[in-house]
Amino acid sequence: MKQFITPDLPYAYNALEPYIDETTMRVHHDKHHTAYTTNLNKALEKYPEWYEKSVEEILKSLDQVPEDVRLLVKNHAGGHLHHNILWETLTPKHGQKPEGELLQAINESFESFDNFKEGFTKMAMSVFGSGWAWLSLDKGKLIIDKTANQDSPYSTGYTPLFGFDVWEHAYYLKYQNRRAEYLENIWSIINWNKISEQYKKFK
Ligand code: MN3
Repeated sequence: MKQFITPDLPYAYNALEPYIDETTMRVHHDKHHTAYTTNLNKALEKYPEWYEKSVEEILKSLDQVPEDVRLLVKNHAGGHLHHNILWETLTPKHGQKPEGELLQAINESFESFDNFKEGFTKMAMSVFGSGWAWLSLDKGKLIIDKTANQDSPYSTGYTPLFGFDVWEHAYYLKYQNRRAEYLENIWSIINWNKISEQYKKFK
């Protein structure tokens, strides 16, 4: 029977230094991400037919998930998928910028890349407690959004392209309460090539 697995990081644990430190990456990937994956599998034990679906499909159809496990599935499917997206859209190749079609779409939705960046950072700063800020597609158009906890943009009909994880576990070891500094640093390690691929696939 297929179950969900935590994929390996696409780079070394220390590859995002100095922006994200090795210890944070080890705890975040090996403990937090793996806990979401394990708990998602556990929640679906009574309903193994759900293992056959993709995690995106599950999050798009939460209302069909059996009620007794729905909340668990929402939290852990979200946690599992969001970290899959996160690792793929960070990169040790510093200083990428969006280009081509994606840059054009950013300019159409937000006027300029700088405006987008400012709006996105503001959105991430405005998350109260744990959650995510997202660049998502809404019927082909780019939007900035946020969700609480591990609630997923997929559950409201959006397709997330990348997100900033503003749970304290993502930054507290290195940045303590300095969320703004963490967010500023993350911009240096965004994998715009990957996001561009995702944009072309889903737009
Ligand atoms: Mn996290």
